[in-house]
Amino acid sequence: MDKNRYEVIIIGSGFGGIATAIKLQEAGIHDYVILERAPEPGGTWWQNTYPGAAVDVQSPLYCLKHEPYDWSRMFALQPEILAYTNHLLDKHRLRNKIQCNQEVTAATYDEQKHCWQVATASDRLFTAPVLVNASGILSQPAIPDIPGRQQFQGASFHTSQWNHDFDYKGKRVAVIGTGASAVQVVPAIAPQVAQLYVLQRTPHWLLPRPDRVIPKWERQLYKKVPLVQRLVREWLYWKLEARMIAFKGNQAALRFFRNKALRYIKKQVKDPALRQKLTPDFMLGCKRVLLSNDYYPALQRENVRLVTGGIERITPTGIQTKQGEHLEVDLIVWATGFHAAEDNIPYPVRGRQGLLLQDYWQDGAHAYIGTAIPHFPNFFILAGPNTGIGHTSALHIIESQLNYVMDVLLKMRQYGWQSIEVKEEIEQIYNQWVQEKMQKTVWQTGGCHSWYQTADGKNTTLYPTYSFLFRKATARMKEADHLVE
Ligand code: N01
Repeated sequence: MDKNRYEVIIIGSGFGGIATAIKLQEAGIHDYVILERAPEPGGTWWQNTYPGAAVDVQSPLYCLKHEPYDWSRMFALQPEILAYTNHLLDKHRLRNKIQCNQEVTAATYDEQKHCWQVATASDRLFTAPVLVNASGILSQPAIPDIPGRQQFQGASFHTSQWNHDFDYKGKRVAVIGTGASAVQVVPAIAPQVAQLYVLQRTPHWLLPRPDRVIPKWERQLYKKVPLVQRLVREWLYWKLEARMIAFKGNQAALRFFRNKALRYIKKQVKDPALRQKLTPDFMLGCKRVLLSNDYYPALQRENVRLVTGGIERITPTGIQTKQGEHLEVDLIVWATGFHAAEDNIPYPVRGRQGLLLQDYWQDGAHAYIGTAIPHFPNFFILAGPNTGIGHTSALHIIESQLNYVMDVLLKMRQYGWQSIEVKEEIEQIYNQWVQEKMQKTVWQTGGCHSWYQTADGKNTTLYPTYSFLFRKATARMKEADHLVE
């Protein structure tokens, strides 16, 4: 018997992979494997260990619906989220299903055998009729090709590849980029470094982070009366969901949040010149809104300087700015984000007749409910095209997608289908609707370019309306919309 043959292959052991495995087991499907490229499971929360790494959605909502957790604070730090993923792995006995150090190099559909062949960098081949990609949208670090980058003789790494062997204490450090990762790194390292330069290309809108320690009595209450925690989760869900009113382009709601952010800059930043540098000229929401209580204070420390003029090049000893200044540094931190809108499946995927998914997506990624693609039977993507969410928990989306995926899998079993794929016209109609809805959102009208978009400005990452509508759209598989064999 071929040991590498399974009923389902899952790629990635982050929240998507773990949630899929739990659902499979609940449905009595135990013949599956999770392939993980890293040496340990956990996905993004194993990978992102930079100082200050934390979730920016309230923890009671940032967990699987039926897997509440004893969170110690409202916005959990990375170690606690990783502990939660480990708790899930142990509770559901998933560890022996995961094969680590298995970087997938290709996935190819065999039309004769109705199954996927998945090759890994260690020369192994796994096969299964069903393939679930849970490799995550933010797993490919983007480091810009600034001239001279290779010549730098100090230390340098991306936030998601933090080198803990390098001791940054007492050193001169440059952080390039001012997005969600940077606003967490900067306050975390600022008190410990000798000098910190924060290189900002574009200011981002920032709001206070309503973080707090969850006191013992409250945690006890959640344990003793789980209904209370469920109600808190529900309340948080609807509170965050209301933000979508603004992102959908409601001007009054946008003004409300913009004024709140402006008041916050005024309150936290005393110097009008610095305030001006930190005030974006695009609409709030166009780029991801950041949450931080300590970023602006960190920028005003004696040993920290915001540098805004632009980078000319990297030199062997530092950064040459466009204003002619040379910043001597020992460490460059690339807080420059990820390849998300393009190139977010990190291996070639070949469907029917050898069709390459990356070619099928040459004008930007698209999928039916962000999950299924015509010509790629029995293949599902979690956190796929246009499923991203800027206002609530990404886990809500993953769990919604899994309702559809599980419905498909159970029907495949029930009716003995060998393959199933969404009809091309259904996928096209769906994506026309997505892009039409998108045109009214602040992500398209807000006057900025963001990682949500391809180079041409097409938004291939975000879901354009309320997340409860996504839950509804993914509730079950509509047989008439699919081709089955
Ligand atoms: O990346 P980003 P991130 N020269 O793309 C700048 C999630 N996340 O890693 O705005 C100079 O937001 C770029 O400048 P500009 C979350 O979804 C979640 O911070 O393009 N600068 C920008 O300032 C988030 O949205 C958490 O002009 C350059 C920065 O680099 C996503 O990850 C925590 C440049 C990139 O910001 C990505 O966040 C952290 C160049 N050539 C992250 N190229 C949670 O809390 C780029 N930049 C869950």
